[in-house]
Parts: sequence; structure tokens; C-alpha cells
Amino acid sequence: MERTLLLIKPNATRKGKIGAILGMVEDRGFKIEKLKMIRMDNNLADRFYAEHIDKGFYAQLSAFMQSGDIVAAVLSRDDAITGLRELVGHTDYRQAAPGTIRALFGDSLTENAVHASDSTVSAKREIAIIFP
Ligand code: 3AN
Repeated sequence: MERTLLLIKPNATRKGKIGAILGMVEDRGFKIEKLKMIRMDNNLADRFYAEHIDKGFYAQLSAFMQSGDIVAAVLSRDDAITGLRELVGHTDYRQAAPGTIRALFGDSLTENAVHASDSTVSAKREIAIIFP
């Protein structure tokens, strides 16, 4: 059993897709261990996206992540990290496989509907930040 972090980003919560996304996750066998709605501020965005702070797209990403409600969930399942990344799809929603969360609910490269941890190290770090 492995744990991973899912964030439903502000573009998806604004569109009323919280239930649809959590439903897809549950249908794929993930157990929702923890669930809450949060708002990010500058400090939280900087800590969460520490590896992206120096990138050209970071200011836009940080502003977007602070622009509305985020639903955060700790999910568990066998092979949860790889399994959730598959269900989420490619970072660029236009390249995401049909039926994936980003293909269905992504609006742009930045506003790509969800975040999913990409490794065991990231999952541990991100869960500790969002669910301290
Ligand atoms: P992923 O979320 O697929 O692991 P990362 O970690 O490379 O992708 O990027 C983190 C977030 O930054 C993405 N989910 C997306 O919102 C945003 N992002 C990544 N690359 C770009 C880019 N080239 N332009 C704008 N936003 C980007």
C-alpha cells in the first residue's frame, strides 16, 4: 500500500469538478485517507513548488494556485503514485491521453486541473507540507 497526494486545482474547483475527479479516483480503487479544502498563499506555494521557483512559468503558476479553492487529498492504493500519475495524464492537457483527468478538465499548461506526486520522495514531502 502506497500513499500519494492529489490536489484539485482552482480551475477545476471553479468549474464544479471536485465530485467528478474524486469519483474517478475512487473508481480506480484509491482510498481517500484525508480530504480538505485549502487556499494557498505565497509562502505555501513557494514551499510546495520549491523545485520550480526559478522557472519562467513560476509567477504565473503561483498566482494561479492562489486564485481559488484547492481540494487536497491523501490517497492510498497499491502502486498509488504511478497509478495516479497515469489517471492524471500528461502535464500538457493537449498531450494527455483521452479519458485522463487532465484531458477532461485541463484548460491550459498552467491550469491543468490537478497535481499528483511524482515519486515516493515527493509524496512524503508534499503530504507533510499540505497535511502537517
Ligand atoms: P506535473 O504537475 O505534471 O508533475 P511539473 O511538476 O513539471 O508537472 O510542473 C508543475 C506545474 O507547473 C504543472 N502542473 C503546471 O501547472 C505548471 N507548469 C509546468 N510546466 C509549465 C509550463 N511550461 N508553462 C506553464 N506552466 C507549467
